[in-house]
Amino acid sequence: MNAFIGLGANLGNARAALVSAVRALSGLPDTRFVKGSSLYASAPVDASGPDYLNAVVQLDTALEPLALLHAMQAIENAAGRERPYPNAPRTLDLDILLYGTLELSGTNLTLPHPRMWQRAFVLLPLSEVAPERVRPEQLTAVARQRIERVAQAAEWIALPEQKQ
Ligand code: PH2
Ligand code: MG
Ligand code: MG
Repeated sequence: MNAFIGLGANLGNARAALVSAVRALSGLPDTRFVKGSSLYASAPVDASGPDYLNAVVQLDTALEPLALLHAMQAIENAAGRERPYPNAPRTLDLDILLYGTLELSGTNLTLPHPRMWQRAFVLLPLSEVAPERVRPEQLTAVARQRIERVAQAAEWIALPEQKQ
């Protein structure tokens, strides 16, 4: 299944955290890295603290949504993620944005991600990776949020050798 993952960090070495996270995601069981976006710096939305680094990657995975979510939480925890209060600054945040066209409303996971359409730091990188999943008017609606491209995909994504 195609899964689109949003990556964000605004504490510590955010760029290193995102680079490691892409490698960790690519190494999950029954999972293949398909494509990644540019790296963006963005102003915090509904949050405080330093600017974020954000990106989106597309995976091809046989993991079910909740198994993928739990694997992503383990990657966050390994990166030193703490959760003192909602939207606190973080060393690493990994969110499932889209899992195919699945719609899900659960206590642990809602798909598509319920706030993604209000966030330029999601829609801009997602539109790079999957232009067909973002409509122009959705990009227009978030055009006033401050976001800046800081590296092209090939400059920041360093993948290990592909699994056979
Ligand atoms: N994540 C949030 C809240 N606000 N703002 C930016 N710019 N980037 C984020 O990744 C982000 C945010 C909650 O997950
Ligand atoms: Mg998030
Ligand atoms: Mg999250």
